[in-house]
Amino acid sequence: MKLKNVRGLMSILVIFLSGFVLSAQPYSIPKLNYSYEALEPYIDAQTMEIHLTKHHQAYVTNLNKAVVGTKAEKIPLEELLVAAERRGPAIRNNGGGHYNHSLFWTILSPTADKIPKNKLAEEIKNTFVTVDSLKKLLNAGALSRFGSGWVWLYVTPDKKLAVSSTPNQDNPIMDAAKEQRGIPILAIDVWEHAYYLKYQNKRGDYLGAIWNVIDWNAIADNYEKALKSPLLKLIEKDSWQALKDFHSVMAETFHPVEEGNFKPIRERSGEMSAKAQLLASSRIPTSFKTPEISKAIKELVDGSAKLDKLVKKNSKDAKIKESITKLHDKFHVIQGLCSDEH
Ligand code: MN3
Repeated sequence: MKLKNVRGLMSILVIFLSGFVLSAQPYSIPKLNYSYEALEPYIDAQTMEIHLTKHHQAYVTNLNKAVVGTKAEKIPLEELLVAAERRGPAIRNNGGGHYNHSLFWTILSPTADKIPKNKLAEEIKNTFVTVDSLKKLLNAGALSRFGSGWVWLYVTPDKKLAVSSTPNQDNPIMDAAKEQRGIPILAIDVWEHAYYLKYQNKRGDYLGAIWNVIDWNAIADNYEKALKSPLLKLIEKDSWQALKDFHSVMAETFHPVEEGNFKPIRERSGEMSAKAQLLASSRIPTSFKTPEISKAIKELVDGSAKLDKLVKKNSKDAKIKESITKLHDKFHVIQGLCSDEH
């Protein structure tokens, strides 16, 4: 083959491989529905461009770095965020950064609908009385957020509206959230990078201006989607602390038993029985209040007391294994299938 042809072939190969490498990155910044200058004079073009192509891009780049080649690559971003704190700072900060900004761009518009309508309008009235009082609440949360963070309007698992503010790139989906959790439908970025070029240190001026480009039509869409989203139930389950506490004892004793290690369960059978009782007396989340789950919880209490007795009587491994296997099956009636965190 002539040298020229080899070169030609090589460059085709390089183009092909770089295409492959690029497409292997699961996350990318979105294309905006409006130009950088479209939100002037409320948000300036330079801020928009830097915010998207530098700040948001950095979260995307680092999120890709954190997930590519790991199990997390195949898990939807929202599910990663439910366990953000447990998954560590790379997912929490960059996954949050990507999710939060992606939401933020969609609720801004040069032709923003200034008044909520229909079902969302009704729910705002029920919860906050007026749109103005909701805006005041959001602005107060944004102003009192020390340092960097976000303020949110979101839907809780019992399908109510709530307002909160979170630090850094946290959001209400996350296990890290201090208040009741849920799915955000309105996001306001109060990092200085969102306003400093135009407003410098005057966060209040930025918050006054941004309502001119916040689109209630887009928020209403988010609201409808959130109400129907399976993510609400996932958040609700993850917020059920007594279930999580029982889960961790179960995971840390049952899986060793499967591998022939009976030490953890022999040491912790009493703790497991106590955690089952705490689970039974905990507030069961609304969407888990079914006869099947109530029955399963009762059986967990009885089963783990029995298992504890077997351990105290120093029963044989085979008996212990039979007992904890049954208990583990019962547990999954409530918990659902094993996840990779298990
Ligand atoms: Mn930002």
